[in-house]
Amino acid sequence: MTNNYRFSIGPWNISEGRDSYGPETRPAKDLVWKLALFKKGGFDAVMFHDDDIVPDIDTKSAAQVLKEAAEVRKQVEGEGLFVEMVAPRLWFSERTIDGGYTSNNAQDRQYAIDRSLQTIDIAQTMGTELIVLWLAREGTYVRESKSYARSLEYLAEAANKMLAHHPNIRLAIEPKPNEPVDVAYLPTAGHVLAFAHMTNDPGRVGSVIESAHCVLAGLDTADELEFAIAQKKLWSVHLNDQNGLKFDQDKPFGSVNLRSAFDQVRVLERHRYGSEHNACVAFDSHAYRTSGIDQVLDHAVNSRKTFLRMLEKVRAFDESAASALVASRDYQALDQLVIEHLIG
Ligand code: XUL
Ligand code: MN
Repeated sequence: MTNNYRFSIGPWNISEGRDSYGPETRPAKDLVWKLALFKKGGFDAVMFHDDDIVPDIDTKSAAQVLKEAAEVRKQVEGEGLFVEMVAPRLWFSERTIDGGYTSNNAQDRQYAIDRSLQTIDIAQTMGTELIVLWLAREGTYVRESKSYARSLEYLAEAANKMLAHHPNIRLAIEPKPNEPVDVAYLPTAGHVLAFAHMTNDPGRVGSVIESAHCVLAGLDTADELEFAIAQKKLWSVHLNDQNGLKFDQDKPFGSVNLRSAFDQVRVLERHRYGSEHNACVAFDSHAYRTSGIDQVLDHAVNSRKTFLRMLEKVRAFDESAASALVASRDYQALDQLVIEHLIG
């Protein structure tokens, strides 16, 4: 079976097992170790935050940052991988406690913009034009502390500076409704794509859709994907899973809801995402805290395996039987057709 899909993964997806209630359970590994594991695990591309590429980024000169980035690009390509995207990690800095682009402090907003422009320079050095913006702290912990309209203006101002910084870069905004903030700006694909039209170049502002984030927003992931695809704005996907409304779990793809996994793959396949959109399928999942270092990438390897098994299911689905049931409006039988197909 040809799959036409290219798979991507980030260094942060090899985590040390720390959570809010306890410390690391696995040793830290360096990037060289991780890249070799990605290749062995069947991955094609790597997603990076700026400081995954250049640790302690804020302490280094612009020239030093790009020098280190060029070295990392060599390491990535040396493993036969390529760089899918780069994202500014704005949520760790003491300058972004109140958010980056939407902070109430003008100097901190400027810091967020400067760091994002540097991310674009890094992306150029790494050979990608895709900039992902997960707006982690752009929102509120206290609703009355910011104005939504004002924050949208700040976000548009920041996006416009990024778009002007390089003519080819594309901004893919990754919506998420909450965590770490109580209420996030741009919580869904709809918000992101409406926001694109507040910028100077809407054609270069699109989205990355993550399964768990859609569940947290109470939305259907397959529909969120198709909504973005219909507007040619699905520039990457972070497939994973989420068991209801709680903290962001980043479980392996399909581990909670196999039917939703089927629907997600079906949407991608029906729209030929793998072959026509020149975009990757990323798995933004994490090892369980209980996993040892030898199993640290199994969540992603398993997610990829599940994706490819689901692709076979999607391709073997009797679409003409489904269409006939749609035509006769027998949705009960359609429901059962899907269930029995999944049970096998
Ligand atoms: C956070 C999340 C991020 C982004 C990249 O929930 O998904 O890891 O994917 O910044
Ligand atoms: Mn993600």
